[in-house]
Amino acid sequence: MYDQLSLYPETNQKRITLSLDGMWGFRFDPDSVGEKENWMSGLRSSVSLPVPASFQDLFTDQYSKNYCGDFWYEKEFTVPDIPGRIFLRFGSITHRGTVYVNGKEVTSHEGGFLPVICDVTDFVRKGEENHLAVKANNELNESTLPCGAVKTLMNGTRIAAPYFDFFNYAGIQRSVWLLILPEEHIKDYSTDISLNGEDACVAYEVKTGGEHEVFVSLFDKEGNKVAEASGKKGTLKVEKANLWKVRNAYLYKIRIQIKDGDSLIDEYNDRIGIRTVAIKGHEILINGEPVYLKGYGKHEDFDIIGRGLNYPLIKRDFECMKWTNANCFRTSHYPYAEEWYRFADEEGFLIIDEVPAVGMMRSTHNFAVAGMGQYTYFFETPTVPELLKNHLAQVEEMIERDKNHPSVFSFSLFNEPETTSTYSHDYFSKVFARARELDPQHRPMTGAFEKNSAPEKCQCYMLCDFMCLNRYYGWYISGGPDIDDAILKFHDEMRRWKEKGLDVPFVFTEFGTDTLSTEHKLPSVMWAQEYQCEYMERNFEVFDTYDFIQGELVWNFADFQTTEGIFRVNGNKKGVFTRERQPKDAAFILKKRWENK
Ligand code: GCB
Repeated sequence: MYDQLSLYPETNQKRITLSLDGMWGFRFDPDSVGEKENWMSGLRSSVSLPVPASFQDLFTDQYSKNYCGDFWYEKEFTVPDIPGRIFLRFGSITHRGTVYVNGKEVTSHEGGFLPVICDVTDFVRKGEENHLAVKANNELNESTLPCGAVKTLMNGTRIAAPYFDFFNYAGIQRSVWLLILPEEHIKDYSTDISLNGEDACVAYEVKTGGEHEVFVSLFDKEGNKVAEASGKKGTLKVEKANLWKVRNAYLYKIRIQIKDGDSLIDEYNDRIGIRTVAIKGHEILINGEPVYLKGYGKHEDFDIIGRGLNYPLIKRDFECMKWTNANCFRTSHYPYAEEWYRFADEEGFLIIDEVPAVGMMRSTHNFAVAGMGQYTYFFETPTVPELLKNHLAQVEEMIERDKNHPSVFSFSLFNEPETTSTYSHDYFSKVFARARELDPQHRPMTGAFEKNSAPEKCQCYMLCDFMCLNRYYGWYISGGPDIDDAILKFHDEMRRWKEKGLDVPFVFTEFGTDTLSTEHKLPSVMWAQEYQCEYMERNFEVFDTYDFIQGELVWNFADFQTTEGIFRVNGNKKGVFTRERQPKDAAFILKKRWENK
């Protein structure tokens, strides 16, 4: 866990943020000789590569695309000769990285989807050029998040064997910044919101590196100050609050200052939304009003850039989601770049924010094996203590990073693990307990269950505040001409859940069919567009039968890249949009249904 410095970078009268995005030097290190040969001081022979981007699809050869092991980045940067503490902030380094400044190790970080932040004040030379090197690594094993393995080909080449269904993109995939902050600075803040009739209370807590006084104020859209308070802990009282509503967002500006008398020491500005989240019976309530979730499971995935941050792509994805009348998405299967959440805050989208706990089942084809009732043990192996340590760390970092976003209404703590053993219950009890302790807004906690987590067998559903089911009746189960059977089986499962009398909302966090945008056929066949449409309609029949079903997030928003194999045609084609973000026929069905839902 970092020293509470996960605040999104801002430049203001007291803070400077310099982007280090651009072309960096890059070099593979298949024999892990970099440290011995002092690459931290200079890579010597390197190629130029863009940051942010995954490295895999930038090259034209198989070796680079499937490279698995250590790889290095480097960049020269100049630090302005002005007072202040200097930090480096990587949006992420996937899946792990060690940062060196002027040849010296500064920090190491495990996990590829959350920020890496380090104080480099004592490592840099102000007013001069400095050398930054990152040794990264993209190997997977059973104690990393996500889980997987490395397989060695007969010729000695090592490649990733993910236990999950997305390509193992890696690199410096998000923006990198140099931050210059005052010596005594704001490190973090959190809020907890309650409503009282038309008024709201925003209880806040600010962490700083000193003892000078803290002042907090809140401004409306027009820039009028609507509340203020002082102290590291306090309450902002907002009369006649404008609420952040689903697909109708209102954002206030929160300004935090540290002052010494009249002189300003540090300032940080952010945008927050006033809204509450609750689960009551089988309803999800935002500001006390029930909401039905409509939308998608997504991926950060696009041609050439892989999982690299790309603003136009974010914009286009939101436009496409809005066009289908969606109101929600799940950051399957890892926390996305922070820019996604900032956009969702603005657009009034709800987010189920997911930790990269995916692949916790010993199978490289979860999607095929999972539903067959086979026991895919996982939580009784010797790797578990290390896995749990990583899982808890990433839950902590995710909540720390995302806790103030109004869009984030829930945290998902796993995707489709083995959940039928007592081992899994023990394991996840710890993860849920820690998450609940950490979230200042006490959001509902959940996780996404695959079909093997059946009502009679699942040992983890009771940990969740609402249930998220990934179900493929009509695709992996009884597809094509058997779809009538699929629907009967689906009803049967829902009846069995109903009999448990859980009285919590159920949300389908996955359902969908692989569909090639080139295929059309009447009567429909699997993989044709007509089948995707029929499958949707048939699944909706089931959803609309049960009042405890409170949401439908289609798998997937867009086609995306996966590991190659006989189940995948140049990637997973369950997108409602193509990888180029153009609609398949099913998009029109969703648009129509969600207009009135
Ligand atoms: C799942 C997984 C998701 C896969 C999907 C599929 O259950 O959660 O990662 O991509 O199925 O398409 O098989």
